[in-house]
Amino acid sequence: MDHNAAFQAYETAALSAIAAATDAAGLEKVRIEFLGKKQGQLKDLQAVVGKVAADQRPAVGKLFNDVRDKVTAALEERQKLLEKPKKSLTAIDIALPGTEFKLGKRHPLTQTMEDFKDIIGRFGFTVADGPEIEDEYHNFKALNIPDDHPARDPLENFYLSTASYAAGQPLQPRLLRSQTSTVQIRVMEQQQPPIRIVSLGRVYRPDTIDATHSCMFHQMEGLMIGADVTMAQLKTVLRLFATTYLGQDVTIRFRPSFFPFTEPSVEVDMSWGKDWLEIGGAGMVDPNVLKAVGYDPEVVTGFAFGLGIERFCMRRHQIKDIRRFYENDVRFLAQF
Ligand code: FA5
Repeated sequence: MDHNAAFQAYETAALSAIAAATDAAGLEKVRIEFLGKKQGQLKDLQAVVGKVAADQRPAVGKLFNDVRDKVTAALEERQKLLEKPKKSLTAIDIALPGTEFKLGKRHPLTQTMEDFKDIIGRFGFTVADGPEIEDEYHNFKALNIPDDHPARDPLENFYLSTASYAAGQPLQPRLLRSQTSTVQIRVMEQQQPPIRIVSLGRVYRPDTIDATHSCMFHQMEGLMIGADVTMAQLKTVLRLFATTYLGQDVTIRFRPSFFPFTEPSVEVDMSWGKDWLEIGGAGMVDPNVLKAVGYDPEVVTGFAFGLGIERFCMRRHQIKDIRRFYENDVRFLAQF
């Protein structure tokens, strides 16, 4: 075998043996076999160099050194690799520079809803949930909204093309709920008084979109039913809630209004600079609603409210246009 073929065979065998070693002891055997000074393959290779003609010896000697250095480097590399797991388990290098993580943020509306639950929870309200796809019974009829009421107009709602097959009920159209008041009914169907719940979530209306209106937005519904629930309590809860979330400088105003499911009804406004912005509707639960769920209006009374979550968040953070919430612009969202 000429010296080139011998070098090549040595290198190939050594590198594959190094790569195949799976622990330090195995690698040490490989080292003795291929790099040991007293015996082994390196010694044989040295003998090959000794046999070449004297004038070729410097060049072949250099080749020999290159091959040996390459194999030595590969072995050291493998040694480091095999040692690594042990090291990282036992030692953390606290002198290494820290890594900068860019943490994501929760959407401002999600943050607002968490704050809402926290604040209203302090008044003893627990959180209830309801479906976003509703039937006409829960969105309208049980809420004392009769068949011919303009709020039921197909142009005012997102009706679905499939009907609902709720057990024991006639086939009825379904729609994306237009208000969270539907959850009042669902909770009262399931529970007996006293009741003190809120429900937060999306509602859908084909409203014309502008700075304060969206076709999808969020509401927080509140419902309190008991033996002696009064309008004064409703006003106190809403005032305390609004000032806790928005600060003491906000003024809350109640205007007489009408909702089919409350009597009397009010519209609630908040001050914003020199202006007023409507934040919700509220009132004493109408006796017809209590009857629809099987309660006796002579025995229990209650109040209900529905607040627009976006508008609270807008005032708190001085956001002038509701559309910013839905554009998914990270530069906007990262500020909260
Ligand atoms: C209602 O939805 C009633 N369900 C509220 C209610 C509940 C009354 C319980 C009585 C008892 P209204 O349509 O006014 O009411 O909507 C309530 C609030 O939702 C508004 O004051 C406003 O803050 C918000 N809102 C209404 N429409 C939009 C919209 N298109 N975009 C953003 N927010 C809206």
